[in-house]
Amino acid sequence: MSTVNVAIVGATGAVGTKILEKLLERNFPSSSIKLLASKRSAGNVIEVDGKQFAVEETVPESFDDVDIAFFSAGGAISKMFAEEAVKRGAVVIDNTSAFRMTETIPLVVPEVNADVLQEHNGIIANPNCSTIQMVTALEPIREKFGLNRIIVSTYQAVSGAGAEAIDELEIQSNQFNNRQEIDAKLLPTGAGEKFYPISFNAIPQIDAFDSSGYTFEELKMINETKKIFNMNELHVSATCVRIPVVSGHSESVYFEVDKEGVSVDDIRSELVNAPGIVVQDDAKTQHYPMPLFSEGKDDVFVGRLRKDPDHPAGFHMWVVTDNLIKGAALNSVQIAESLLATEKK
Ligand code: NAP
Ligand code: 3JN
Repeated sequence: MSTVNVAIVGATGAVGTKILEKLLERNFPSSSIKLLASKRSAGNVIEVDGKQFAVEETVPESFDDVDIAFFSAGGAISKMFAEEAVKRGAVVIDNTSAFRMTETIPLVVPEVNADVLQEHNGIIANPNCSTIQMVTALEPIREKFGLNRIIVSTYQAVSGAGAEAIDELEIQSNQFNNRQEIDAKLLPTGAGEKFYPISFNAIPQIDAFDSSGYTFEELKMINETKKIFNMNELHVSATCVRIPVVSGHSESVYFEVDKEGVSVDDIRSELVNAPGIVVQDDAKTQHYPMPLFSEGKDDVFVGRLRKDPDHPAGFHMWVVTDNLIKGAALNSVQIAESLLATEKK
C-alpha cells in the first residue's frame, strides 16, 4: 500500500483540525482525506494551506474505502463507530479513552513502544496528552537507569478541554478586566453542574472524582503509564490541575531511578540525545521550558533538572509540550507513520 485513504472523525474540533494540519505538513502518504463530524457541521468547508475540505456527517458508510481513520470526537463516538470502521476495512487510531486500557489494544507512543504495533486487531489507542509528554521524557531515563517511582503534578492548558474551553478563558478574562461578574459555565469538565472561573485561577480537578479521591485524568496518567512502560509494578501518582493557559501542558515530574550513583549530568546526557526531546536547562541564563513558547511546536521540552535533596535516586524535572500537537495530533500521525513502516517490512 503506497498511499492510503484517510478519514478524521471529529475533524472540526480542537484535536481534529491539528490532525489535518499535521498530515499535510508531514506529507503523509494519503490519496484522500475525508473530514467527518456531527450532522451540525456537515457541509462546512475547512481550508488548510489553500486546500479546501468539505465536512461530512459521520455514518457507518463513511468508512467504506477508508484505510486509516483517526478518531477524536469523544469516547462515545469511538464506541459507536470504531468497530464498524474496522469491519469495513479501516485501521482506527483512537484519540479517546474508549479503548486505552483494553488489554488487546496497543496504547502507543512511538518513541517508547512502537514495537507493540506489530500485533493489533484494527484499533490502536493514542494515550492521554498528559501521559504522552511524561512518558516521552522519562523513556530515555527509564531505558538507561530503570525507574521505580513517579510523582507528577500537571499544569494543564484549557485547550485540553476542547474549543469551547478556549472561548471560556477568553470571555472570562475580558469579564475580569472589565470588572464584570465572571460567568463560569464549563470547567471543570466531566464534573456535573458545579463550575469555577478559570481566568486568574487554578482548578485542581480535571474530570470527575472516583471513590479513591483521584480524578479520572489522574487515574488515566497512572494506568496508561504502567501499560505503555509495560511495568505494572511501577509506583505512579498524579495530581492534575487546570490553569489559565491556552496551549501547552506543563508537568513537575519527580522520579526515582533504579541504579545507584546516577548524576543530573548522566540524566541530561540521555535526554539530549533522545528523539522528540529538547533540553532547555540552564539556571544561569534562566533557560527552561514554558507553555507560551511550546505552542505550535512538535517537541517535548525538558528543564529544571535537579537531584532530590534527600533521596539518593530521586530527581525532579519540568516537562512542557503543546498538548494538541505531541499530546494528541502529532502522536496519532506518528502512530500511523510507524504502522505504515511496520507493514512495509
Ligand atoms: P472539541 O473541540 O469539542 O471537538 C469535538 C469534535 O467531535 C468536533 O469535531 C465535533 O463535531 C465532533 N463530534 C461531536 N459529536 C459528534 C457526533 N455525534 N458525530 C461525529 N462527530 C462528533 O473537542 P477536542 O478537544 O477536539 O476533543 C475531542 C476528543 O478527543 C475528546 O473528547 C477526547 O476524547 C479526545 N482528546 C484527546 C486528547 C488526548 O489527550 N490525546 C486531548 C484532547 C482530546 P461538530 O463540530 O460537528 O460538533
Ligand atoms: O483535559 C485535558 O487537558 C485533556 C483531556 C482529554 C480528554 C477530554 C475529554 C475526554 C479525554 C482524553 O483524551 O482522555 C477524553 C476521553 O476520551 O476520555
